[in-house]
Amino acid sequence: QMCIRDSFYRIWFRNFFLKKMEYMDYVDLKYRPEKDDLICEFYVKPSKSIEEAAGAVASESSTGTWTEVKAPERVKKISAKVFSIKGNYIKIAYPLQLFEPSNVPQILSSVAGNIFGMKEIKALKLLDVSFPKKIVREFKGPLFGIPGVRKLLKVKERPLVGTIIKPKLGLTAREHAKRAYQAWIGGCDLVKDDENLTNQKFNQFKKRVIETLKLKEKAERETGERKAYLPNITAETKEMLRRARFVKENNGTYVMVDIITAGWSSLQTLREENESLSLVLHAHRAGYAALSRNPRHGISMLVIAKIARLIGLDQLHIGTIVGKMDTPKREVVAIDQEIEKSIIRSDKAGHILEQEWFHIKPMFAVCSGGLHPGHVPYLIKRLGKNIVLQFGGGIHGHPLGTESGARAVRQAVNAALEGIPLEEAAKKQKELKLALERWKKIYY
Ligand code: CAP
Ligand code: MG
Repeated sequence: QMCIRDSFYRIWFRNFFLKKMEYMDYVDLKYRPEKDDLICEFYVKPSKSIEEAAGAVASESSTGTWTEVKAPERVKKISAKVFSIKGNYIKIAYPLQLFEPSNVPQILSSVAGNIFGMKEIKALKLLDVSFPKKIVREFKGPLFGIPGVRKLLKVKERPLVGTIIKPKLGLTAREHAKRAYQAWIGGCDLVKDDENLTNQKFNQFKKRVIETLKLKEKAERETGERKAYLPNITAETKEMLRRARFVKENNGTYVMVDIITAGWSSLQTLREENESLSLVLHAHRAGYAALSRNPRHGISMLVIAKIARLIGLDQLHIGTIVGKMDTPKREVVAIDQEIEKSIIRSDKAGHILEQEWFHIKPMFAVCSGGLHPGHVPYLIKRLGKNIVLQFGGGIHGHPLGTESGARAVRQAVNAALEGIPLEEAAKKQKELKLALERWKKIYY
């Protein structure tokens, strides 16, 4: 009898001090976020009620699970709280204790992990994340950022002009280097590898780096301008570091990496290594649209951009509004501001959450994808001068070839900066004239 009575009291006693934790226990619309909370905004399409779905998201992304589990009060204290539900848009506050502040994969395994697959929701999109100071201070941010890149290239004001060697794949290292040389002579500041060119048999990484850097130095001597080559080091992490070191040993100044396919852990490792390498890190985002393109499901490019800035890439593709990719103006402008400004106030223009960047330097926004000289006035007008304008087909597809294609782009940039209509500028500059005849449309 005694032991039955004891276990009854033990269970009663235990239950008295344990709290039930069901989905609705994670909804507290009176909660006001703490300064140290990480905050997320989601779009949610619920399977049943929005409250239930919101509670499920907060539960699964913090401390809970599908059924009631009793837990000590302290677990409830560190659990996520849904503090705002407006239509299909919810805001969730996550106490700092839930996170390992310097660990990007862990942060994303929480707020961008299991939740996308739950039956409680039909669709879920992580729209924005506001990182508290106690997380931001754990990250170095860009080593160069906009000021460092401008100093390196000795380009004080104007937008930077870059090209991607085309065709994407298939050229030999020597042919690649020659096209790069023509682009630099024509006026490009930057020449990058394409996102899927790494170390193929027909164009091996080391050979390409040596050949292209040699012609980069030749182009610098002949133009009197600083030039840069952005070799694509995307690979398994240790191999990426080996390739980055090889670039440095050969007096390279930049590397590029496909951040989505390489993965967040490898970027944290690369940024750590970059303290000693001091290379400008260019972030290509191939694959991001699988996460961000659906307006109702996935992870926004704004969130991806914020994480890239935190970790410390120096340049980031953000879209073009008018190019070949589906990159809406509201999104591109919001990302451009998010990666450049030091404080973001929440507003209707795509910034949903406040963000202070404290010591984190601004990243250079890169516009690339289906661009030609006719797009230049529009992009400078809307995104300012702190942008890298990149043209693949829009330079190598010029009727007179790569060098003239690069000249046409620089002529368009100069005209746009002086407020001269491109049609006007084209009258005296044949490369620009031929480019406008080829691609027709001019965007102001
Ligand atoms: C552009 C590009 C870029 C994409 C990236 C390409 O070439 O090299 O990788 O634009 O898009 O492979 O398509 P073109 P985003 O100039 O010939 O289009 O910057 O939106 O990630
Ligand atoms: Mg590309």
